[in-house]
Amino acid sequence: MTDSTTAAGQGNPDYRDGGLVFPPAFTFGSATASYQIEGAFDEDGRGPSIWDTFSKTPGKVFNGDTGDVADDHYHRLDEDLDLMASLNLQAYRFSIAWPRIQPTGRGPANQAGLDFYGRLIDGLLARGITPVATLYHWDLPQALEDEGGWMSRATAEAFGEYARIVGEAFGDRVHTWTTLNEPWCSAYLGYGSGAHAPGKMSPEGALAAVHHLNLAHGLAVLALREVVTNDPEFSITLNLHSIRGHGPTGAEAARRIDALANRAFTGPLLKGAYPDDLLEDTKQVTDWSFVEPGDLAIIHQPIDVLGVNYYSTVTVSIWDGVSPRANADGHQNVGGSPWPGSDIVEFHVQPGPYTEMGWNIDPSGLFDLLVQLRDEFPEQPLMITENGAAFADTVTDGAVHDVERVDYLRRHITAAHRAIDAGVDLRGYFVWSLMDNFEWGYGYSKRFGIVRVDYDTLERTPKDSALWYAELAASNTIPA
Ligand code: IFM
Repeated sequence: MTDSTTAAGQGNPDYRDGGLVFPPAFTFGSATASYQIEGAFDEDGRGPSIWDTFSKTPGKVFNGDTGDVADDHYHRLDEDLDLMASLNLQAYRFSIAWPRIQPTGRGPANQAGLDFYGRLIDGLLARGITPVATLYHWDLPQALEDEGGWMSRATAEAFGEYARIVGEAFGDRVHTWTTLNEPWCSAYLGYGSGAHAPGKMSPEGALAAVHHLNLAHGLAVLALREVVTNDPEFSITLNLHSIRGHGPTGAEAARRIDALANRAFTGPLLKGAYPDDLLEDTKQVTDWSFVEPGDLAIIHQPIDVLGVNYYSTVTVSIWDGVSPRANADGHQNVGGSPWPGSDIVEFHVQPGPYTEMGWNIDPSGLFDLLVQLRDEFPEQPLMITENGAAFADTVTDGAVHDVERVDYLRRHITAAHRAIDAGVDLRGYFVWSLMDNFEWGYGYSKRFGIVRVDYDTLERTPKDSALWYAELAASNTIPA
């Protein structure tokens, strides 16, 4: 066995080994999201979300795929719960579809929607699996979008009310409440680049959305604290960017992307202020007058754990305006920019290897990110709430021998272990994803699951990675 105190561990940013042991309280779970797995898009009173609208708009999603059926999890709940138990999952991170609870985003709760999540939470608890509930993983009720969506302050206020309803229903049973998943994507891909629903392309709208999402988080934490009756943990999940500078302008480019992608969230959430350099970089785009007196105090709530989603790195410099320009920020390019005020930044093609998403595989980026967070927020416990990889799996005699995914997971989980050794207060790891699902603009063409879903029969088959992960989750020890 190698541990990170040996030369092989400490000095090598990419060391991997079986036998590394995680602390007993460290949690191994898996994650999914409502629109990506549930299906049943128009059942039991669910209203339309922006992803229903977007996916049904020609040309927006690969192959015209939609979440109408997805993994049909809504109808296969018990089977999926048994699946989680069979994989020894200690925790399950799921999201609640706002339009199942409030079909138009406002007004009284839809009891059938609450009942579904009640069955899910109770089913988890009955199997000894800790429920980690995300309130928002991108399926905004369409009716709210019609009034401006996240560009509008009213959406943040409605979100606080939605949080209160859900907290009243499940505030005796949920262990961890996560307000938002990856507000970076909601704001910059939804309202900047247009690659995600609702497909808007407005630099100022994207920054307004950043603020209203931050505000929604604060309002939701305040509402939840008022109504829960157990002693839950509160969190938010960010897809913080692990950034490397390239060449003489690399440091300036990295600072700009760090401001937009990372500190636009960690600043108000964890420090109670937007960074000065962010305001300066974006002053041609907006005067930030959508930030009202008192907002930052609302946003700046203590959280018990910060969720970190990590997949790959970006490498940046300032574009010279002449050379052919690389645009490899890892996101679909559909016309708009997800980098308001910083379009001068060039994203370089990363060295491989790559996953099926074209994202580079670099566990040292995870280690670096966790250590940076430790340095900046030493008192803040962290949780890896997503990490995983899409590969073009093949079925052989009914099995999926996904050696690349096992290797990806092993290397990233090893990096997480190194981070703990380096003093990072890391509490858990959630693999993305429990099962293959609707990968947003890529439809069903990218498979992230550790469990394969046959989209014709909806049959679930644990891949080799699931069996490997089950062994890890049973022992908190990286299997040989
Ligand atoms: O599938 C997504 C998930 O919904 C949010 N984080 C990234 C995953 C992979 O793209």
